[in-house]
Amino acid sequence: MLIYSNATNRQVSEFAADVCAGLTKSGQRELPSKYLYDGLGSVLFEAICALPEYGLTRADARLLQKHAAEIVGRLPGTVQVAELGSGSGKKTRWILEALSQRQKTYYYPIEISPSALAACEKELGQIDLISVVGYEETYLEGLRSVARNRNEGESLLVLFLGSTIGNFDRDAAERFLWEVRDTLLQGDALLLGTDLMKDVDTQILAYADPTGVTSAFNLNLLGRINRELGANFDLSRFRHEVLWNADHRRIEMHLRSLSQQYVEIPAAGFAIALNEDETIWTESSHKYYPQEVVRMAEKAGFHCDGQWIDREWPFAQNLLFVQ
Ligand code: AVJ
Repeated sequence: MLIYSNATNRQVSEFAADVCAGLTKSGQRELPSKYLYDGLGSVLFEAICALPEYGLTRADARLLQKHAAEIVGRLPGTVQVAELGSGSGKKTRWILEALSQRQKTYYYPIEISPSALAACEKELGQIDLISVVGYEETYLEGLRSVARNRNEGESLLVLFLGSTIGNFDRDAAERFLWEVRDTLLQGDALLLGTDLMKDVDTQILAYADPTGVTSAFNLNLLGRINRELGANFDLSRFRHEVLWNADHRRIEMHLRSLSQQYVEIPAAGFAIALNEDETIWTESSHKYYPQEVVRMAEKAGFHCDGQWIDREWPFAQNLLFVQ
């Protein structure tokens, strides 16, 4: 697979700067959830997707498998596919196979994790009539590169699956959709996967699995800071915690400090003193009502052409066209 990469030392210093900003913040400390996905984190996330308690990925995949033909049938002309955060690429197969029935298709996974890009190539590189060209860039940078290189008369289908949008606060999600919209042209489409509201116990259990995989996924963020920034977090002195924030309708993951402790992060040039019981907030996963997604898309300059909902695990695929 061809990979366009911008990866440099810049990424190490960006990581260090983000870790420093989040951990030295006054009030609630936090770490950006995008850093959960290093090599080990990506493997742990794949394991999460296999947990009986985490129905999200299976619902996402079921909808794509069931409705791929109808979804691609609504796209006019020759279509190229870009995916934001391709992950392993397993779910994308259904869309690419449906498209390859009618045309040769270019597929551009955009992904800052090189290991995820490689997994994606392995999964999807062998399909006839599909060419994979990976972009090791941030979502918007990658999308701008793809949009810049497109041929005249071709339209773009952007995939943003798995409810990754849920990691953004609601305002930021709308702004992000707006920025995606801004890279696109009339006739282009965005297929957006969104996890829907369901009963609170089911939602909490999906992130507080009794097997402990999500706990390992969360703690690995501290392990990554140890490995990449030379820090000395003692992972046994933190506990994975999950809460439902009803005001914001989101799951929050935190790491709770089990004692008063002092941690040094040399490559980022700072140290912190954590109190017993203090938490570091590592991720939000917002949950949506179906109509809320339609409204958010409209405010961001899209119109919703179709919404497919899984009954077993409430989750929606939303096909959005540029207004
Ligand atoms: C991949 C961001 C959608 O928020 O549900 C899974 C990540 N975190 N378990 C989610 C995740 C903990 C997941 N997303």
